[in-house]
Amino acid sequence: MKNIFIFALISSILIPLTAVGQCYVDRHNTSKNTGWTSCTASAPPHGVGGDTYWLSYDFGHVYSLYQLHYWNHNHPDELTNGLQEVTIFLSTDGSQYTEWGTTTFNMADGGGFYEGEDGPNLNGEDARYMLIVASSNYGGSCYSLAEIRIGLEEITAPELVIDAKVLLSGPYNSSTELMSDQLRTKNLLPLQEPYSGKASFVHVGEGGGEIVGDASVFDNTNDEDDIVDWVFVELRDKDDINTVVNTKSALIQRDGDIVDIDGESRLVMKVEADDYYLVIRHRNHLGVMSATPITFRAASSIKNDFTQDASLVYGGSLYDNDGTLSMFAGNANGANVVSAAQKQIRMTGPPSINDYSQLLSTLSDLYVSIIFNVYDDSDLNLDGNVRMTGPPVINDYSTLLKQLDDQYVNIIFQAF
Ligand SMILES: [Ca+2]
Ligand SMILES: [Ca+2]
Ligand SMILES: [Ca+2]
Ligand SMILES: [Ca+2]
Repeated sequence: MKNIFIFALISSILIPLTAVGQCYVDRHNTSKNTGWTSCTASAPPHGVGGDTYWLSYDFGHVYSLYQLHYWNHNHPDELTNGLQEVTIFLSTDGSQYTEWGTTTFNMADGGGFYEGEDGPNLNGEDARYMLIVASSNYGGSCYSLAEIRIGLEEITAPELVIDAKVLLSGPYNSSTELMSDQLRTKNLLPLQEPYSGKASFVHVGEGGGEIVGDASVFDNTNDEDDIVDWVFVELRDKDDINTVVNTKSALIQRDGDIVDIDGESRLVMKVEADDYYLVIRHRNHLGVMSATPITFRAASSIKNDFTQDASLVYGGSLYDNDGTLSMFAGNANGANVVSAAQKQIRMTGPPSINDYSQLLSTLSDLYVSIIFNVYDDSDLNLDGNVRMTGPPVINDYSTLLKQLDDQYVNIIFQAF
């Protein structure tokens, strides 16, 4: 447990009193000026009951609370001012308080070697505010407490496993049932994720700036696991598909597995355990989202496979290649436009929304041009070249037209 010790007392008039320097951290001196004293009852912040004697602590943000250690009032002439029966209330927001329970503080001994006593252990209750309401003291005319310490632990969200499989239509080869990894073999894959800075890819939470140390990460022993490209993974709110809760850049293997930036581990996200829509996006393919929210677990081994069953896909829209489903390729302008065009693949309409126009523009409007060895969003089949000529397997124009069932007037829409 990581303990953060809180020594400061915040009195009912909200004046913090700090403990004076001590040679022995567990000892408390006998001064009446190094603690809290109240001789006038007042209304407690949780709004329950009448005027009383109380102390409120604000830890700054929500922690898990553990062992409480207290030093009762230790001035030898005023030991009876020490708190006796107290009730502890906890709150995460400072307005709604929950009663934790009642405990009894023993009287201090009034000596210079007083080291206080352990109070209750709150066993990981989460709170930002702790309210101590005293219902009795040891007979004195005022209520006093010298010092209190509580073990705090940072709350860390669990790491949920995001296990998913998708295929990218552009590099997918139906005869090998794998995606081509020519960006890797041509040493064109960037070591840093390419999504930061692209207008339609906004990182939220953990995502952004993912980087691999060395290109060897992209090359796995099993060639089916070699890396094809970077993908953009989102978790969206189960009650609002437009609210992105967390993102991460990840890598996609030739067989479609989405993995973390070591090229082989399952992707994890540090978010609150809950149900989320899972979204996989790519810089020049239409994204895919789960049909329903998914319950993710820290030790989940459930593979969310979006390559076989269209009913698992929101809107059902994937490219169907003889029963194998893949994300639609051809979104040449998908990364850098924020209009509806980012969610459409089309060869018609004005240049601002037209993926064919984007492809042609990349070639400086010369359709016979070829750009070799480039990592570019207009490289629709992810072979490292941008070209509109040549046989279909090497021709990005052919890749685009094929997605539209060879009907240039067709438009494919991403459903979310
Ligand atoms: Ca390999
Ligand atoms: Ca794999
Ligand atoms: Ca588009
Ligand atoms: Ca290409």
